[in-house]
Amino acid sequence: MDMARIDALPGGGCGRLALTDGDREARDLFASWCREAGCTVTIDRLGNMFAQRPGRDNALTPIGIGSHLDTQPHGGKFDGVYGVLAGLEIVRTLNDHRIETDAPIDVVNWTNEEGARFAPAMLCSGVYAGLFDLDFALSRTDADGMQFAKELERIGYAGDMPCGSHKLGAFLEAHIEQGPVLERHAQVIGVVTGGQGQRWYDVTVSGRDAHSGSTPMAGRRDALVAASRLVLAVQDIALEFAPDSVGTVGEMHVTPNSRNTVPGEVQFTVDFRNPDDAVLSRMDEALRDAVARETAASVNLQMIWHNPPVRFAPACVEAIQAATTAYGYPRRQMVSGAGHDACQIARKVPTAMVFVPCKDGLSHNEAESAEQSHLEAGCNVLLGAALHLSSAVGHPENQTHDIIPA
Ligand code: HGY
Ligand code: MN
Ligand code: MN
Repeated sequence: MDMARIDALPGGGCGRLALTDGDREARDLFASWCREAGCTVTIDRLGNMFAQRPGRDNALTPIGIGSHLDTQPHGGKFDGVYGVLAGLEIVRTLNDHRIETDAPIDVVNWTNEEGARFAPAMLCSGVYAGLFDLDFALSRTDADGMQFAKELERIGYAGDMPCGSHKLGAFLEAHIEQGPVLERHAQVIGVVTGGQGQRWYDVTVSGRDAHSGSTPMAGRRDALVAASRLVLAVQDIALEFAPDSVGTVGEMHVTPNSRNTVPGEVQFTVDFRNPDDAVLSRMDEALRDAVARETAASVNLQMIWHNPPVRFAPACVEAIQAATTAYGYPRRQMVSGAGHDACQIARKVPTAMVFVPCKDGLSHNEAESAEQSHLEAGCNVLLGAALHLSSAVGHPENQTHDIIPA
């Protein structure tokens, strides 16, 4: 709740975009909490933060536990933030119980997960995992032309450590589900086995500015009318490839955006997702066909990101499953509809996620909320899995049984 006060919105949410002053304030607060808990904080070239709690053997690669602190423009209090602070809560609990893990524990904050300001999403966990190169990330610009590299310098979080050089032995992420499944089935824990595939596009529709009063309808080259047909095509394609496909046009800029000028240019975004990459390819073809049918304006379609579906490491999924069973939480296995840093990290490091329900399945909305007992359950499962993976379990002197039922 203290973190939620930074860039708090009137409707109860958080609008804390990446590399803004609010992001810097959130990072500073997070780092101060981690240092209070005895962690050493290191920052890599893209501002990814690693707060390390020493283990018995610091030569062992740390177990990473984290998520992201940046939010959507009308975001909630829990998306991303829960996963970062769950990692901190685990460090505090280990401290309280004087438990020493074999491997160190790293609480991680990944830069620019949302992609709302600098596309694509999961950008810096993507560079860490070798999916994007450093210069691609540093050169990203936002809608106002501000450059990623300069904004990162400005907030003081351009570290020296090369991105990807800080090794992790495994990575775990707790997150609200951001969908209705757990709540609908009265389950507390989602044992996440992977993430669905995504394709992101930038579309530019070019027509011709004209006077709205004196220009006959025939012969107009109205870019917004053409763009509107394509928005409906995105909707129709997602419905055509039901039940697992989703398609969204979330961002649109109309130029000149004047009520008495026929719009000459429209730029908009497309977000397609499906657990099956082959279906994503057919959705791509269907979108290109819809573009080819547009004659009233010229359309430039650029696919800016293709993120294939990802499966999490069975050993990590099993650690989450075993901890869930130890606590007896009602749970289900599921594939994540939303993208997460874990979906990127999984391509380089053994990774898994744990979901907890959120009210009405709502997220990327100020009304986003979660029950404390569910958030606690997610932390308990994460703790159990982290102890297992950091091979602390089985050291009787650790007294782990008093936080993990036998
Ligand atoms: O796009 C996503 O799924 C995530 O919220 N960045
Ligand atoms: Mn998130
Ligand atoms: Mn999000």
